[in-house]
Amino acid sequence: MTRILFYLNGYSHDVWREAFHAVDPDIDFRSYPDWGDPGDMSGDTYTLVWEPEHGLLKEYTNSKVTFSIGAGVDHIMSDPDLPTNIPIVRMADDGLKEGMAEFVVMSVLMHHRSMPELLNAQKQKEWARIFAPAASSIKVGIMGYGALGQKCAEVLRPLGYQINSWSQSAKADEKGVTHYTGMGELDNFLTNTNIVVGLLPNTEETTNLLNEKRLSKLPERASIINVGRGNLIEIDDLIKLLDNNHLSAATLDVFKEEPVPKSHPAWTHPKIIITPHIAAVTRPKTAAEYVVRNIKNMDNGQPLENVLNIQRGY
Ligand code: NDP
Ligand code: OXD
Repeated sequence: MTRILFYLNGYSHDVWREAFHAVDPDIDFRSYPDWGDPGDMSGDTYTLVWEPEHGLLKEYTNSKVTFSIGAGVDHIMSDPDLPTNIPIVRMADDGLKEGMAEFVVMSVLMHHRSMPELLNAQKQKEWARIFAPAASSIKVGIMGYGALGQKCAEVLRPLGYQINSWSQSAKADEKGVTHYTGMGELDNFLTNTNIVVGLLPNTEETTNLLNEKRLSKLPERASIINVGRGNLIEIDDLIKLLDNNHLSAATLDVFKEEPVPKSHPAWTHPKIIITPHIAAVTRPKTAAEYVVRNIKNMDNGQPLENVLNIQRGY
């Protein structure tokens, strides 16, 4: 019998239970705190968690895999007692990829068509006829070209945008995408990008990458959409460059501190759109299919998908 130990605050667990039972009615789905005695875990146990309490996973050492409810794993890796012998699988189901692509396409179109400026003009009752350049003249630069970044490129390309990618390792040639690799090519990537899409994980290397010096490499009137993690941006530097009109707009879904404190200047900044970390929220149906598929693969001796590399941090 497959047992799923589920931990997620603030959302209905019933929807998740139903999603798992639709895939396999025999799954023993247990909602936290009713996980049962860790010493009595016969059968095949897996944990599926988001922001689990520190020390909890250490108790359930019979778990064969820890599945992260999100693509990010900072919420698990921050546990000082995290067991090191249990593989961690990151979410990369179709629903998550589609949700991210929907949000990024919406935001790219909003930046391209000057929606932040038009909304400000409306507040002033100004008839501001801002003419937009053709999509084909705009370079969208995706920082982090993994599961989500690639899906965004796939959906943006048919709209006519030029796509750049920036990642750690070299990528195979791809029609309509110019790849940039590593720190050595970051400045070149930024110089050639009008709309940045941040889709990087939270690691030491990605922290404060977009500081004043690097943001200044972007062309005049470039803009930022950050949907990866908030650690990427020095937000005071971003605000400085928005204020001196080097940058035109920012859509920020992720922050160093969430929820953003009410006193933070980003809340009321006329060129910043804030969304509360909802760019892609894991969808139970496709997530349950993804988890069950991985469990079956493991049972059949096949490799797990999207396993966390602890050294890399993603
Ligand atoms: P992946 O692991 O598939 O992709 C990560 C990408 O980042 C890879 O292309 C990787 O390079 C690149 N990368 C990592 N570190 C560096 C570095 N130091 N320099 C250059 N490139 C780097 O992750 P996903 O696409 O699945 O998810 C990306 C992030 O999105 C998640 O970690 C999470 O933080 C965030 N997220 C946010 C959500 C939201 O609602 N706002 C929802 C879901 C995810 P390489 O390809 O060479 O390995
Ligand atoms: C994720 C997230 O990592 O929701 O999936 O941020």
